[in-house]
Amino acid sequence: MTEGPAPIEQQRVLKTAIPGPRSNELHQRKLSAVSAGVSTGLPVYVERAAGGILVDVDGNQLIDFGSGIAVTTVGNSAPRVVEQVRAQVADFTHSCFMVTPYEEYLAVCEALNELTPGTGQKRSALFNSGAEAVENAVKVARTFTGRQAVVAFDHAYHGRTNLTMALTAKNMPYKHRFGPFANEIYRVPMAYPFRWPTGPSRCADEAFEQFVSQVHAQVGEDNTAAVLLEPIQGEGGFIVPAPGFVRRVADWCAEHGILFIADEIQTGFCRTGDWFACEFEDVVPDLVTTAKGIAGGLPLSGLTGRAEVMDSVHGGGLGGTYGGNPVACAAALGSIETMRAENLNARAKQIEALFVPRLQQLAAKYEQIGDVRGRGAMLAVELIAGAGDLTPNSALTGKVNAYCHSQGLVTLTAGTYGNVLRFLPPLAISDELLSEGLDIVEHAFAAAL
Ligand code: PLZ
Repeated sequence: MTEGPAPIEQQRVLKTAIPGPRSNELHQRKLSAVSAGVSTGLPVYVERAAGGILVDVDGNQLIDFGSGIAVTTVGNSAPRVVEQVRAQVADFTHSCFMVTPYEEYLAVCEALNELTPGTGQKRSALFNSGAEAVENAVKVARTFTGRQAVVAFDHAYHGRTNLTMALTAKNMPYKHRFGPFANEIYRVPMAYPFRWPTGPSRCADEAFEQFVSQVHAQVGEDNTAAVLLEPIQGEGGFIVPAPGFVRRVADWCAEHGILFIADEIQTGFCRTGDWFACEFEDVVPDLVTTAKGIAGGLPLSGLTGRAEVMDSVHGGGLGGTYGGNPVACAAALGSIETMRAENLNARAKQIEALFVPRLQQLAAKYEQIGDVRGRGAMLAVELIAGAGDLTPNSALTGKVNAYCHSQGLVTLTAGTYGNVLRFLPPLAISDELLSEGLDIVEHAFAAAL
């Protein structure tokens, strides 16, 4: 094997202001070369990364609480991913699975069929991005049911392509001026405990009643191909549905011949402490979309479902030039092997156990932290105006986020109202970096309030 670069010390190092001069220089180039439509949350240009550390072009070492939006679950350039990708890239880079297939694609589909919830016969298909997996889930659901309508939820995020923009709830920045959108998409309320008008204890029942009555009255069960749900909503603000809600929706779908599609693109692959977040409620979806964590940073997505559903599509109906690219498949095999060998589900639960008490202490101190929520290594705080006033506090969220960045901690925000600070550390991060990162978050609140 060729010798790699020196290992990255797992510690935060600040050599310059964040961003530093070299990053600023590159950012000037970005402004003149890259469309203004593509923005960056923290214009620190990355040179290398491993474990829980990103090294920038100025030699700063930042703690990573974002994993490139829940992608590098196994850590950046994780050893097994690097090894598999190196070997594959030297063997062949592309043949197109639709033309002359290869074994790596099969191995990833077999792993998906095995790991996703449900014990029956399953089939999978591979694509490039999360949005593409969601689009294909809708195609399959429409073919199988012979129906057209798709029901999605408030606060949902499913992508930026035309069909997935229609499925995504939030206008800015995802949909603004990009219409018209695909039709036959219907939106229903989400069981969002923190903001449920009659309080969290009534949330599951009332949200379920509203879901049923709206689908019945406004769409019609017999017209509905699928209900699409993120088992924990990601971009929408790490909203954990009220307990029992997901299960009841899935059961109701089954009673009416409607397919239940779980979008596990952000929640899947050990992120929440299970292979898939649906497992928490013992829900077996008809179709599951996966991406992000599946391939340790290479672009790959999957659609998995019951064999009779997935096989209902005519030959040639699903595909794409690059879908299931062999190098991306090799990366996925390396990632999945890492997740198994290092028991990353257990690690996600440890991270939750380390994080949640710290976040709760912080919430006890600051009335602007209205809610602490999430599961595994998918955790967040929702910021509000103050005790009893749930007005979203996006200004404070922005301040805290910016402070964290200035101290070399990569944090992300989320939420329909931009008032959620979310934490998505790689599962390969050390406890020391986690607690140092949390110290910075604490200082950020102290500085902002
Ligand atoms: N479904 C649940 O979280 C991607 C998007 C960030 P793609 N989320 C991050 C942004 O601003 O573009 C996502 C997701 C869920 C689908 C997607 C879409 O996945 O790989 O970005 O297409």
